[in-house]
Amino acid sequence: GAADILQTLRQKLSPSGDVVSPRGRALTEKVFGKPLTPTEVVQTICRDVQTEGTPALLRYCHSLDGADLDADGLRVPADDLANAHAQADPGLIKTIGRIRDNVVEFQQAILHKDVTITPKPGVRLTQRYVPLRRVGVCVPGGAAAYPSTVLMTVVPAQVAGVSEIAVVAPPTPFGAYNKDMLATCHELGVTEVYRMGGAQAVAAMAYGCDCVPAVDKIVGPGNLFVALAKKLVFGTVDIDSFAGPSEVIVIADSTAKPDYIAADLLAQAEHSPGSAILITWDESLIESVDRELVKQVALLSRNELTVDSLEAFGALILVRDEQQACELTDQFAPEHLHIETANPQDQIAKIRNSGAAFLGHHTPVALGDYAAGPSHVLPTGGTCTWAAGLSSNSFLRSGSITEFDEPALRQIAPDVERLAEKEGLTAHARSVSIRRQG
Ligand code: HSO
Ligand code: ZN
Repeated sequence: GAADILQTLRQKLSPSGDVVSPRGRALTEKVFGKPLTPTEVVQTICRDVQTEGTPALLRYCHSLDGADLDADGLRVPADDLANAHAQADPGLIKTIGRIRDNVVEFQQAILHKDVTITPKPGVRLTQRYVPLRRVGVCVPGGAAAYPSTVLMTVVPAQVAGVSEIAVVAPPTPFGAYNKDMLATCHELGVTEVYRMGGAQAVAAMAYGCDCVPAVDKIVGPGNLFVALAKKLVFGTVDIDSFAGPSEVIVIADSTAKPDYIAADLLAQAEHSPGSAILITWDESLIESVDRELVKQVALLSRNELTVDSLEAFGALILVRDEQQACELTDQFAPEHLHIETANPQDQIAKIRNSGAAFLGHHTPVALGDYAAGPSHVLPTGGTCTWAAGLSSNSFLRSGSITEFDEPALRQIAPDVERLAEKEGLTAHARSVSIRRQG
């Protein structure tokens, strides 16, 4: 049934540190002299970078990413950033500027503001929000270049007031050597960009080394090794959510157009790995969308990868009714949810779990990926039941401020003293009673 299909997909999509691809196995055998699981690989890399610093970092950049860099070569020179910007398509620079404005407007509006209450006379209680000082942003560079990820991570951090932002991208043509990515960094005022990726980049930013000062938080997507490394350094630094393959559930009714739905599913599968699932109670849609998928996939630039992804992680699911569609979606807890129905508000009201939701026939997920305002860095793998997408608030930490005057202290003192005595902590009790002796 529908529930079983979704459960199987959820298992396939949840990132596991113990599954090794044949290519991964060959590389680890070469670099480490024995077959290691990705978890073991990441443990080894992080330990080496933490204890040896820069030499270990350079060694892994070489052995894993094939980059022949010395310590100076790790950082992208300011000239390279300026040149990439100067030579970029002027239209791209304008687009980045407009998108930045959209992101700033939304991220500023949702930014937590300090809250102060006076619950009783003489008592003032504040929750204040302080931006993190320094953050590291991972930008992927394996299968495609992602200037959009620079926008969707850096701009929320800037809105929060983070003063230092370091961007790392692997030393690849789609990563740190990608002109559009570098031009985007320059346009956003990012001056600290490093040619390093994988677990070694995460470890360098978490523990710090001669070339890269330590950060307070590491955000942004990456492959399994980046994700596992972030998990491992959490506690030394903060991280955003644990990112696996991108996912979408499309909920559609008979008002949806099969060609639009197919285009939306293909856009997600194109990430490869990307999971694209249609849930509908309209039987005819299953067939018409299937036909459209076959027709449209032939037109795509990444056609083979997209087909692979659809076959591995795609599904067209027929359910009984709207209610069942909502229940199954809620259980699956998709990263992206796109509701293409006559009244999407009806369904979204019944679904708690999605990283980001897109409503209606005119709101493809790509709007959120590239331009709307909320960040496209979102919790995957079902983690949106407890994790939130990245936002300006991800770059703040809160702290409380408490202030009592003498009468207010006098009033609350008996309760503090009683509880302190119950805990056997008489020094606590005395620090209060001593103040109301007079
Ligand atoms: N859908 C991806 C973001 C992205 N799409 C970047 C295109 N470029 C994860 O939300
Ligand atoms: Zn996308």
